[in-house]
Amino acid sequence: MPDLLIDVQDTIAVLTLNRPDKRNAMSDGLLSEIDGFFRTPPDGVRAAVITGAGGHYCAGLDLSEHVARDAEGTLHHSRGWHAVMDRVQGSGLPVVSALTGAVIGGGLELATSTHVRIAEPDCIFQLPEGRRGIFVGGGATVRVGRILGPDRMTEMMLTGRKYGTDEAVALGLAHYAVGAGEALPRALEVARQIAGNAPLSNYMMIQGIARIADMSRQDGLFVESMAAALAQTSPDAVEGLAAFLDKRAPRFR
Ligand code: 1HE
Repeated sequence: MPDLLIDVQDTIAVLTLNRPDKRNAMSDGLLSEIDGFFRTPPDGVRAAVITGAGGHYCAGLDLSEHVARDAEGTLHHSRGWHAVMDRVQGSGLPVVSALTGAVIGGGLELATSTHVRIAEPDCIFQLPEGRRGIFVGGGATVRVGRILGPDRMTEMMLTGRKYGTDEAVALGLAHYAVGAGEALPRALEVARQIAGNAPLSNYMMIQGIARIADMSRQDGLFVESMAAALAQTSPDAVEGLAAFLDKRAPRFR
């Protein structure tokens, strides 16, 4: 069986991390399969869902591969993770994570590269790198650090504490808490709803908001106006506004 299962259900691609015996620990092979999908998503796919087989989302970096790397190899490996996580976040496809069990280390880095996170009650959100004598390398200082703030992330790493689902939602690590067995169906529902938005609006949300967060206030406001100028003069904007006034559902491209 491949390490990444890809199931395209009309406009939605469901990606299942499929190393259940290793709690879906991220091997180089699995990372490169995720990269491959987001480099060239299949035609017609408008949103993706990422989930894990066997009751866990992802137990982080495959530690059995990590021990074999030297400093230079680890540097390049970390930069490789950054490239893949950036691609997950910025391919243009909205990505929804269906979270169960371990959302640990690199698993949390993957989850926070996705745009919507839906968590079942058994989730464990943890950055245990400090307990393993290592450091995060897949983007957590930027993504998790910006969600939690540097103070909370430092404490999370120093103590290796585990956050449960309700705490994770309160902190912003996840967006929805659902019941056992409900994350994937809810993720599909949310992905379908997002896929029904105008593609250019989705693109601007994914590309624009995270970038603007890195800009000065004045640059951010200018880029917002540019994004608005593109989105609001698109054919889908004409359709979206007409549909609202006609009291009907819009039919976007
Ligand atoms: C693994 C990994 C892994 C499990 N790499 N093999 N991540 C961690 O430090 C998390 C490590 N894992 C755990 O804390 C636990 O495995 C879990 C809480 C996720 C699940 O516990 P449990 O009791 O269900 O399973 P288990 O018996 O601990 O693990 C089952 C098998 O999966 C076992 O292998 P086996 O050959 O003995 O059956 C484990 O060794 C294996 N396994 N997790 C390799 N991560 C870009 S930098 C990011 C840096 C990081 O991500 S550091 C955090 C790494």
